Amino acid sequence: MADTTAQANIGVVGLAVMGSNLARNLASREGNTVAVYNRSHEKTDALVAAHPEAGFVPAATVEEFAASLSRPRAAIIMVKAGAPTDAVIEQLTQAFEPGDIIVDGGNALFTDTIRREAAVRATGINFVGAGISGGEEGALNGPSIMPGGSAEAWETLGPILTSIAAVAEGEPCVTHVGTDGAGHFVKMIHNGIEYADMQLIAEAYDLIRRGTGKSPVEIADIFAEWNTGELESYLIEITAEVLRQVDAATGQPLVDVIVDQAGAKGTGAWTVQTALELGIPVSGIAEAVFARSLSSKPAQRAAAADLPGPAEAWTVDDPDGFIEDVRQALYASKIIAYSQGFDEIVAGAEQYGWDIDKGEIAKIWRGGCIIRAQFLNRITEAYAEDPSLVALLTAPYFRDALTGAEAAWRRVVIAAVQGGIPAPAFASSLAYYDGLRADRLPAALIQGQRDFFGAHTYRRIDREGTFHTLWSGDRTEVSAVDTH
Ligand code: NBP
Repeated sequence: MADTTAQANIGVVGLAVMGSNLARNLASREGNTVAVYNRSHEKTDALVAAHPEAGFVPAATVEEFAASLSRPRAAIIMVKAGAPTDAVIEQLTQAFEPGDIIVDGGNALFTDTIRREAAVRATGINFVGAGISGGEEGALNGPSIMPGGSAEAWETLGPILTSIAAVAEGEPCVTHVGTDGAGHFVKMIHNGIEYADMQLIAEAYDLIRRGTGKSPVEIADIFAEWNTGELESYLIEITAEVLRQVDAATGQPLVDVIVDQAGAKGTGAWTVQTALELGIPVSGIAEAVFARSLSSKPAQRAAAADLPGPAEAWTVDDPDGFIEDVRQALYASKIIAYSQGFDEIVAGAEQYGWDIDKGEIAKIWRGGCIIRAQFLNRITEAYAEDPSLVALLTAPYFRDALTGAEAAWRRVVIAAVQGGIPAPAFASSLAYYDGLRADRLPAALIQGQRDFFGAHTYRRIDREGTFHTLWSGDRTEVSAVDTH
């Protein structure tokens, strides 16, 4: 029987990969004593036995777990998202008291977090949905943490989460994002941007490989070189590592023996679904999600494999020039993906009443998480200069970067189309850029069509009011103000 006197200042429920590593991280920080509990007790025993140095306080039941925590109790749930999370919240709510804090550190959908927060708050207990990024390694050594929830909960939790978060340029990668579901919302956007970033890198690799005939190892060198400049990031760094890897069994580049069907756990799709509801065009992220879906349709791909492409095999005339063009296109498209992601944060904050500091979000993504990149400092600076920046891509630094990359970006998209190489994220990012900067859009025609078939009305450029044209009659324009 474990000693259940209240001796731990923080607890972890769910001791699979993420929970056990997070518990070890917590235990390794000065001042923390960590209570641990898992539904199947063997996992708790195994963790405690494997890490005596952690000084864990194990619990066999939820009641024992609650008794082992000092007040206000604080526990981080790291179980499978969905029904298991609801089940654990229910158990903890029974065992905890008003003022205590339940943290869901799993990958919950932010609307579930909003629902759960309201239900738990009604009992007087604080509920915090915290996005935790960085996978197993981040959980152990320092993740980027995006907590939502109340200011009261943040008072207790803040120092604990700060103690385990990654540190970037001397600053901890954690901030109180906003109330209820704000943390999980921002974590969702992080993952959506991650999808876009990965797809753009994959397109860059594909274009270089098919356009120049370079081998994966040679392309690894190109990515390693890129990682010393403005593209410096974790994803560029690991791309070089992946491309350099040789398969031990066949001697082939590993990338050539991996089945080319990309998986997904759903957070990218959530980002796009939410963006559709908010009316925010996150086209780069959406293309990235769809590209994974397309890759994972082997029957359709096999059936379409003999459809015609360009008649002649495609190669570029100036490989070095093309590679530099691709680098610039990648940077420009990446700016678009982040700009779109931050647009969704702004729209979500407005819709759900969160006061989200965009510059702080960029800061806490600089370490611990998958999209960590040097480039995030530029985003923080952009929002520091102009907190009400209407679109990230219009900030002076990004405007200059896009101006510098624009011609190369177009050349790359043209080359992709001519070569029959799919580059949906590059192409859609450029289309988004051209759409935003257009003087006139054909949306005017769409408004005309809508008014024609549905009397949906339109506004005019030269007069106030709402108008409807009698399309099938004498084609006289009638003011809807008069007709309704
Ligand atoms: P899993 O997502 O694989 O979940 C396994 C844990 O959930 C085990 O501790 C299991 O207990 C517990 N559990 C289940 Br399943 N049903 C339960 C129930 N009804 N009641 C109580 N416990 C239950 O673990 P993970 O991969 O460590 O991820 C934990 C969370 O962190 C997830 O929400 C995940 O999305 C998120 N996350 C994961 C990563 C990553 O890289 N893996 C990264 C970021 C976030 P048992 O041992 O008794 O079966």
